[in-house]
Amino acid sequence: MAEEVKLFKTFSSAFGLRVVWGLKLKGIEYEAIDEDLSNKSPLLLQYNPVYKKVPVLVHNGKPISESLVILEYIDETWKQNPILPEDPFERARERFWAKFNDEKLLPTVWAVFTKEGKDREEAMAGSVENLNFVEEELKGKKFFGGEKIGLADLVLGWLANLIGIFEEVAGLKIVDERYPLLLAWMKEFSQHPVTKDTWPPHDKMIIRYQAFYDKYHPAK
Ligand SMILES: N[C@@H](CCC(=O)N[C@@H](CS)C(=O)NCC(=O)O)C(=O)O
Repeated sequence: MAEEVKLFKTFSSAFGLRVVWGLKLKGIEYEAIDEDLSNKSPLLLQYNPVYKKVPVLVHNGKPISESLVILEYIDETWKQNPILPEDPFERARERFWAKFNDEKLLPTVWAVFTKEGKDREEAMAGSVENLNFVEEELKGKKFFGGEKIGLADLVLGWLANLIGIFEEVAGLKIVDERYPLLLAWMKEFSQHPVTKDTWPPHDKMIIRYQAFYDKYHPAK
């Protein structure tokens, strides 16, 4: 039976993009369904009734939600080009950085983008601390897992495009020359064959994130 793979996502979602990269790394063909999150489709609500969020991967009719769970499913289902290494310690490290991204790094950078005044200053301090951890982790490495991209790269990959969008829309600098290894990784990752044709159009991203920015910073 031919495999049926569908991915519910949005063009601008960092969580959706990591799954796009996971599928690309494995060479899996799929149908992309772009959701309008202001008017979620009945299918999205049916497939992800708990969180009602994208991404959702539907493999031969079976829905899988939550991007980290989806990436592990992809890795276990299609064995070629592993996302996670064999060694348990190295697997744990990859998962650690993925969790760190979702629980600490991404929320602090998002807070820098969405907050104002003292709250933004606090978020900025948190994001500097978290970015320093990333910089330290990249010492002596091309990618988080070494020579090849793996789970941590896919999960932190949003930094390679969204940081620039946040900086442009908010008119501030988040990743600068204090993070030379991170800047080099961002360049390497954004030009990698797995990612280079997948980046959302810059002008559409600016419009989308300007709308978020305006929502969080209404004119007074
Ligand atoms: N933990 C989830 C987060 C996914 C997520 O936040 N998706 C957002 C788009 S970036 C969404 O669908 N939001 C819709 C909503 O909150 O109603 C994952 O890793 O998949």
